[in-house]
Amino acid sequence: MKVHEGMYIDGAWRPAAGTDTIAVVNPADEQVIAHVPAGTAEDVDAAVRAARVAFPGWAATPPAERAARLTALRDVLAARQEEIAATVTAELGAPEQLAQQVHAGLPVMITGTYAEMAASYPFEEKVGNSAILLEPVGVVGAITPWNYPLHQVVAKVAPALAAGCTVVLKPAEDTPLTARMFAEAVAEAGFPAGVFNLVTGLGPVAGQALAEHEGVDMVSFTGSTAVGKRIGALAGGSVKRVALELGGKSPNVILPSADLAKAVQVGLANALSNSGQRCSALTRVLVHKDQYDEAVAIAAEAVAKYTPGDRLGPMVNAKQLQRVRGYIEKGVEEGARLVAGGAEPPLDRGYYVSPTVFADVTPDMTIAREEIFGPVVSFLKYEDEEDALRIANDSPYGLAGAVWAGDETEAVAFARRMETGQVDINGGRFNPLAPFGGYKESGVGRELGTHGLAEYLQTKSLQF
Ligand code: TXE
Repeated sequence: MKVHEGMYIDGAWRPAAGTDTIAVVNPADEQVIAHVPAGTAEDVDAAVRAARVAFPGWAATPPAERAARLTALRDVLAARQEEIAATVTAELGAPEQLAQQVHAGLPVMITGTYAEMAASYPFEEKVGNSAILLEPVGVVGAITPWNYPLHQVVAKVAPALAAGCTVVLKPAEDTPLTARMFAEAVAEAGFPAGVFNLVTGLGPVAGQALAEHEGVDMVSFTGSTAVGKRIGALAGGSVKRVALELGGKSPNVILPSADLAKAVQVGLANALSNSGQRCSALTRVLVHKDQYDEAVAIAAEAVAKYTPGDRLGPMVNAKQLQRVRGYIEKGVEEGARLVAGGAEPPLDRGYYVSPTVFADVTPDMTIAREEIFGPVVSFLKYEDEEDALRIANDSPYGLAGAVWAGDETEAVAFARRMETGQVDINGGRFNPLAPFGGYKESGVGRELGTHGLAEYLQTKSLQF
């Protein structure tokens, strides 16, 4: 067990203001693997001050130089990819292959896209007799969750730095070790002191202090809708910019003309990836009544290969485990039919849940309405296309979705009528440059690509 000390503030690791620590637990075996300092409002204040002092210099740094630093950061993250993957496995329990390819690999790719964009982004535009200057918003308070420990950090910090903002990061208390590695990588990449700062700590203490701080110009938050709403209210009260990436209950709509087996299997892989701890997980599968029994049978068979402890990692902590098991029990109570899995622990140690498939789920059931954030998939039946659309859009969330049809035109026509920020067409591939974010209660603003960078800019117009 390792005891980590200090916060990364103003270009150096500095002792925390208080003495409290947070235990980091490996959810695969429930062992404490490390301790990190639990930051207080005092640490947050020191970090925000450092970011404020660094802001004018970084904002005025030529975009090509900002790009060079981001390229160096990408290179450090790439060089440390194995070590990062091992850390994500230790603190999140992610299976090795997922940790390598997604948790450690994706952030390298995203940092690379922002390194290129920093150099090429049109920070000045001409409109008639005006010059439009796109200037950095200022000091960004980034608050991130644990489900993709490094990706969530990079998806905020890389575009903010590319835009010329300075950042104070408060990562999730469950996964602070990856965030510390990120701070080491920033230091190695040669960013000026104060441009990036890290304060580890609890949400209601350090997170709240950051969201409330007067020296913060923008809060970028990813996490639960409940906390997101609070942060939105706080930011609104002090006229701060806010970006919120919140929960989801995404529909996977399989139209009758689709390749049913492929749509069910690919959809299942999506919903179970990262043990279902994904805001964009396709957790509601909508199937035409004539194909419903066949679809459920395909899912029941396909789910068997997602073995807990092997292909399927644990829930991040005991609280999430209880939450997910509670939802499974609620599904049974409310009359859904358990086809695979269940609330019983599949292993005698670790916070594991069996991959669980429910059939005969109706749109009013709790498991069809609330975000479960675990490996639980619900199959719903629809009568016709209008019914499918009504069910798909009947959600307070609007983050992601998928449509499967015999041809793309049919799928796209349906996707245009869906109330979600992104839709996969016939199993569409991930695009790191496509904007990611939600309609309705799934959030405000977008991450990734040029849209993600634009969140960190404000506009000034000069008239000639
Ligand atoms: O989230 P929290 P939790 C959803 C998912 C999950 C549920 C609960 O449904 O089951 O949320 O997860 C910080 N002021 N998502 O409890 O509490 C906290 O320290 C400022 C969806 O882990 O929202 C952490 O850094 N900050 C999701 C971050 O907020 C506060 C990813 C997220 O934690 C705070 C994660 C406060 N008062 C969970 N309270 C997604 N959209 O991908 C907490 N935090």
